Amino acid sequence: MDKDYRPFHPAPRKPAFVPPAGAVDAHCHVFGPAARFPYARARKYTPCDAPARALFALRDHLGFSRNVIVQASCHGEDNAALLDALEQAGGKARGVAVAGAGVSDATLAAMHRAGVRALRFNFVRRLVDPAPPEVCLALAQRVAALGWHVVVYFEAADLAGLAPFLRSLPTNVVIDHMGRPDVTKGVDHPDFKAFLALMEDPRFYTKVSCPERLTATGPDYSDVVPFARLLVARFGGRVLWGTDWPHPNMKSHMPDDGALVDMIPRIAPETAQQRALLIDNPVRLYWPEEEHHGI
Ligand code: 0GY
Repeated sequence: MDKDYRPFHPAPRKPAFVPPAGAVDAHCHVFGPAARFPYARARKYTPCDAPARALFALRDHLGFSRNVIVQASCHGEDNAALLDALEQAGGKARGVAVAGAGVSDATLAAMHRAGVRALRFNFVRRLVDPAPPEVCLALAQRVAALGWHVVVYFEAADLAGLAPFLRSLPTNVVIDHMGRPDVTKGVDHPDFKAFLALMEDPRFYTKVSCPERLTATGPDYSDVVPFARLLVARFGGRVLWGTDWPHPNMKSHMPDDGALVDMIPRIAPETAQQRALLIDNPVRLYWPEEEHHGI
């Protein structure tokens, strides 16, 4: 497959917003390097190599303390690059893996020891051929026993069809990128209201992330702010934030990660909201042992 990526921003600015100590970037990826961790044969795009050391340098530059590294479709069900990054992170990262029905209990247990705390189900058809919901449900039941949750990625148009499955899941459920609203329709559109209705269930979380993918007007992403701000205001105990570095499969432009961090006070203006978004909520899902010990 030809290379079809844009490289990540070479020199993101230092953000003006200073994240609180312990802040978590709860949606980012590692890719390759392809020579060591080849991309999946069935992938729909080829990303730029984005190794763990580059992610950790960005983490430090942006003022974050930890990462949640999410397995993306271009690595398929081969979580080797993710597991290698978790090992290199020395406890400063946790993972979200992708697995199929054939995954063994021993593999799941090994992933748990490495720091994986969730499985991701991707229903975005331009990225994957989605697994049937019943296969996902059976997997969710297995990882529930490990204390994991489920991360789901879907397009807004697919929410109505997926909602019964999502509500049937036995774990907490984290929805990527606000359920990908069409921001040109506005927050009062029935589509976004349906997403808000789903979020009323206290098991559901969402990432107020990816303005660069959702915007219709481009940087500074003002058209995305009302969606994220409303979610933070209404569901402040169940929102997460992430850079989405290195922004795989972005066609329009490559964002400056420092500018993305500077969106945080626009969507979470209060200090207490910022602490919940960046620390309390991700810690509850990914470092629950800290919450229990009151660290
Ligand atoms: C993201 C978004 C995208 C890609 C993936 O698994 C993936 O390949 O999630 C996308 O193309 O919208 O979260 O990285």
